[in-house]
Amino acid sequence: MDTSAAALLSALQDRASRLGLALLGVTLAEPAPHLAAYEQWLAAGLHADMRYLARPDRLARRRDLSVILPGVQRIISVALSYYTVDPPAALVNDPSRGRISNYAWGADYHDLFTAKLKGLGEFLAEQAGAHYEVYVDTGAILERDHAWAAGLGFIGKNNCLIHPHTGSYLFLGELLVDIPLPVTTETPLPNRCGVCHRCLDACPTGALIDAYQLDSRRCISYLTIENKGPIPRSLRPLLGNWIYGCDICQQVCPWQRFRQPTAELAFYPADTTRLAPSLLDLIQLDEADFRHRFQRSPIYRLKRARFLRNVAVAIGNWGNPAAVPLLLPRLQDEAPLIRGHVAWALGRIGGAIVQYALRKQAVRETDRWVKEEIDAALADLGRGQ
Ligand code: B12
Ligand code: SF4
Ligand code: SF4
Repeated sequence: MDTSAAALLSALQDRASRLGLALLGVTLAEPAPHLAAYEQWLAAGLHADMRYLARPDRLARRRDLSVILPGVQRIISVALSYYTVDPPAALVNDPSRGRISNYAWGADYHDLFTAKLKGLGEFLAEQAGAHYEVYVDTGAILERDHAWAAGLGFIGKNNCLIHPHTGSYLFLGELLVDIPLPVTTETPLPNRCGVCHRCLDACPTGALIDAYQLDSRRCISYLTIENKGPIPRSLRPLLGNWIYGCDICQQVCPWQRFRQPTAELAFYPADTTRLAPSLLDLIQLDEADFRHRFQRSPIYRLKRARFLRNVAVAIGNWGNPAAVPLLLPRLQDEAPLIRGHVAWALGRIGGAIVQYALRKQAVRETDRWVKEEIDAALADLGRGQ
């Protein structure tokens, strides 16, 4: 086989497209162009509790990619589409159901995408003796910025990398290599938002504080996925029925009209219980049920306590008394995170039985934070009467 750089690139592109990888671009292995914007974002505390993002060793890698791979010459940025179907609005807007970001309807993308990238890396190793490192969603690389520099799309005001022909339902991954493949893009795409600001207006929690500026402390995606602790009480009512991630700032984007269904069958939801499961079913899950149901899904990374925390908030927002008999046993759950959010949900629903149960639990509760939640719920109930 002709191993000249151009032929190698063409063979690589061909392999990538056969693996269902929608876009591929190659850039010089230089630091991300907007590294300074990232450092300002951290300095402003907009990363919330994701402390790993500010770790000195991670910052050192972002500033100098040869710390990751000695002799690195190129970054190959790759995108994998995860857009599958548009579910009926009546289903996902039903407040008795939990809403899940569309990237989590099927299989966990991390392993699947990593395997594809490793396949491409092995190909370059065989053909050109390349050494390589694979990245998918790891905090050490600014994936959007490198993908932008590689010509994979523009950065929208909603922070997402958007391709003008496929929208933004794209996962990003990278291969760092120590061979001089041809660079595919001279000039990255300029922003194409124009005067539009739909995403900023639509964000229910005000997390998009400005164009290209996201405050993780308010973002539903952060609050329901990365956040390991309680969801701030003031934000809970704004979460609606989102129980894992949030797609709103992408759904409203006019560039999404060009989205293309992915050929990756593993991302398609097996049935409607994956798209918008019943909250009353979910609140009953024990450890074994949770594992059985979500083992191959990104939701499994959350673990049961955080997931049921989110479910309890959505039930509180639904506010239907039908949930009370299924919430009450969860006041005794072994996870304080669940007990505290269940107390809040019960307080939102109200009623004499709820008041009695919360009072009883207030006496026996040993966790200080849960006790505070019960007291706050009782105080709200008192005000409502
Ligand atoms: C931390 C993190 C989060 C945090 C913070 C998100 C954020 N906006 O910063 C939280 C938990 C909130 C989150 C949410 C989501 N995330 Co996330 N997340 C990450 C992670 C691990 C790091 C991102 C980061 O460093 N953020 C800090 C900000 C400052 O950096 P940035 O978002 O990359 O923005 C860069 C560019 O915007 C550029 N820039 C800044 N200003 C300007 C101005 C112009 C004009 C230009 C051109 C560029 C530019 O500089 C920034 C720094 O380099 C990446 C993976 C990775 N290692 O990159 C995934 C990643 C960004 N997430 C991803 C996804 C899919 C999501 C969600 C859609 C999931 C969901 N549905 O719930 C939401 C989207 C929320 C949103 N609107 O951004 C994808 C994005 C794919 C895409 N097409 O953009 C990534 C790349 C993971 C992956 N491998 O696919 N995420
Ligand atoms: S993901 Fe949701 S909460 Fe986060 S910025 Fe977008 S619309 Fe706002
Ligand atoms: S909704 Fe409008 S402003 Fe936001 S990213 Fe899309 S085009 Fe840009």
